[in-house]
Amino acid sequence: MADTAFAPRVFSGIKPSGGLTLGNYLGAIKRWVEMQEDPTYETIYCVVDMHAVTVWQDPADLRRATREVAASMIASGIDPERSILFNQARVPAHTELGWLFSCVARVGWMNRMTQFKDKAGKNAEKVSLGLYAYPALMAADILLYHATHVPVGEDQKQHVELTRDIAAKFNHDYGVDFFPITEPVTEGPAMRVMNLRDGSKKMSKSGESDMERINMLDDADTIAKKFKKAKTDPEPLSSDLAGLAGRPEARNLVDIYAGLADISAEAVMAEYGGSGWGVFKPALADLAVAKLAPVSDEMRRLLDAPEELDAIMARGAERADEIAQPILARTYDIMGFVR
Ligand code: AQP
Repeated sequence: MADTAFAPRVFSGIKPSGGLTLGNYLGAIKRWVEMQEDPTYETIYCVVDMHAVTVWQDPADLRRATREVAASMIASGIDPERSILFNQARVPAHTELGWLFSCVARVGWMNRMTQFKDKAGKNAEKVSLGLYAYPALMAADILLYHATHVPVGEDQKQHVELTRDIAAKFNHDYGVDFFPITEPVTEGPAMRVMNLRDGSKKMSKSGESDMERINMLDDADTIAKKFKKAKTDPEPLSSDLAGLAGRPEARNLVDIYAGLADISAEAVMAEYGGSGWGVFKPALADLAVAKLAPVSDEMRRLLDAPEELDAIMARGAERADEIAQPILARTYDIMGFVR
């Protein structure tokens, strides 16, 4: 359990390494909105641009994606009055604490990070040092606010474990009880959305082909086309969920329907079990369009006024910095820095 001396505070972030996908929406933002609605928590949500540059980003693309991600969050229900919403580069305390934590974390811990192995692949010698070290910056993002809860997808759970290890080692080495032992929150409405062309891979914003993902800004025709072309097998939907075992692409489409409709996968099968793809895929496309159109309309409105979006993020950064500065100052003090 998180230390009860720490007030319940949520931190989570999304990288602006491209525009958001249905995966980010169903896997992360939907739950963030729920946590914002829960009066137990103070919620802080960040566009983690410093993480995006761990791989090459064209400057114009980074600028556009930073605003697009902020717009997606707001259009999906993150209220910048109730939650603190900002981009990481506006609060330099993240990188300051990130450096201190890269001196606390051990190389052996980093070597165990499976996401690094997945992302670096056979190219480990050629990727940036930042990609290797980024879990220490992620620990700083979280602990800079003494966040007690971090809603993340399963793929990020290992990084929250590392955050706990860093907090525990810092507390132990300096004989303090200063950083909370943060809880990953993986239960709830969130789900893992898989790639439309390969059901063994997750849907990613930076995946190779645009046909493998639904982008939040896709129009109705594009959404219909992508679902129509989504990989499936020739069999129709089975009569029940158990019949979808070993059919990851079919299961993924059923799960996406369930996530969008806010019902269980069993309920989807009760309605569509035995249907052919010619029936199910158009129904899924219609549902996705109905759910995403109001969000993308609002996103377009926000993106037409970038100065308003920037002002929202600047105000959020001020509020974030107010919480961060005393925690950073105390960290420096505990470590013995003369400042
Ligand atoms: N396909 C997914 N299904 C469910 N959840 C997902 N998330 C991302 N993809 C899926 C969740 O979204 C949050 C923010 O993720 P991120 O953008 O910071 O990093 P990521 O997980 O690396 O996302 P991408 O889209 O795969 O980005 P790229 O392609 O740039 O690496 C996290 O909570 C994540 O679990």
